Amino acid sequence: MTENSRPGLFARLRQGLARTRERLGGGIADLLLGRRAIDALTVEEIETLLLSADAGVEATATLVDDLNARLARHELADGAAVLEALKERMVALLAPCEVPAPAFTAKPHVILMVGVNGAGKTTTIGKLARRLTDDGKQVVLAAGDTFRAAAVEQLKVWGERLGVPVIAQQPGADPAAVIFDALQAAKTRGADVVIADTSGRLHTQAGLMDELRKIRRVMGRFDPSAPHETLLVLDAGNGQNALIQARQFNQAIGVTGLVLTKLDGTAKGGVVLAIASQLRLPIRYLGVGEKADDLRPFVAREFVEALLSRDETAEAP
Ligand SMILES: Nc1nc2c(ncn2[C@@H]2O[C@H](COP(=O)(O)OP(=O)(O)OP(=O)(O)O)[C@@H](O)[C@H]2O)c(=O)[nH]1
Ligand SMILES: [Mg+2]
Repeated sequence: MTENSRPGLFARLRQGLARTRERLGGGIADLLLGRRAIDALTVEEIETLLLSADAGVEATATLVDDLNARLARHELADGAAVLEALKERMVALLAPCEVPAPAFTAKPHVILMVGVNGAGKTTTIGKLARRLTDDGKQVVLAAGDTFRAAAVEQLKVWGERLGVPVIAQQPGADPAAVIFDALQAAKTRGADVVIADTSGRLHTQAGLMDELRKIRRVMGRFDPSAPHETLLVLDAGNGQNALIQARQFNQAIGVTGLVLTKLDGTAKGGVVLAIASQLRLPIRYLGVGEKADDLRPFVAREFVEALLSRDETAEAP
């Protein structure tokens, strides 16, 4: 199914971003729309709004410097023109992070989910499994978080809800062994994709980072090209900490894509701009709620429209 045949999903993204949109988009629109004279003070206020939405110093400077330069050249006649210019510059800033997930060439295609405790890994696996089964893919889930019995149960609930098999062992089992089992089970069943859950960890927990390296090695023994995707799940509400986590996980185990969750729970969704500005990592998906269809592929223009457009009836660009 293509994105456009999923009706109302832009509206859902927009609704998910409501808290950030009210503060950042609403604030900027209040400053700009209906105003004829835009001065340095207005741009300073935009700067403050961006910083307060966690866009970070670097992305904020990029956006604001561009506006000031264009104002100095008298290219922007009024507030509406400034708003359009800001949107375009934001899209340009975010566009390098809009990279589609790799095509499924191996069978099974292997996705490894990593991140700190509570970031939203298991929930994102459920949402991703939903997207993939909707697209006609056969999915197998691997309960690689063997740390807590509840973690296995949580994944099984998603599996039952979606009609997707979950390969699990008893709590305390070796996660790499569970995941290897799941890969073999997927191969036997002719499944298209395996998504492996892992327990939350901090980059400072050397033993747990070694465990991820072992999981990767074991996946590689099954298929030298696996994992085909290592997704780092980041809680958008963690602000600048999310950036630190991304750098450190990437250094430790190599990350191929990011998922930013809980954008619905924060007014600091500007962190997406900070991440785009400071990390050269693709942003694959945005999480905007706890339900199965609250996962949206990252599309730069759509994100900017959802964040800054005021029109209640705005539709997908
Ligand atoms: N509002 C909102 N809640 C989310 C989102 N993603 C996850 N959550 C919630 O965040 C909490 C933690 O999510 P989990 O998926 O269990 O996180 P995890 O990374 O697997 O956590 P650990 O396994 O403990 O490391 C749960 O209550 C989820 O329902 C989201 O996009 N929006
Ligand atoms: Mg979990």
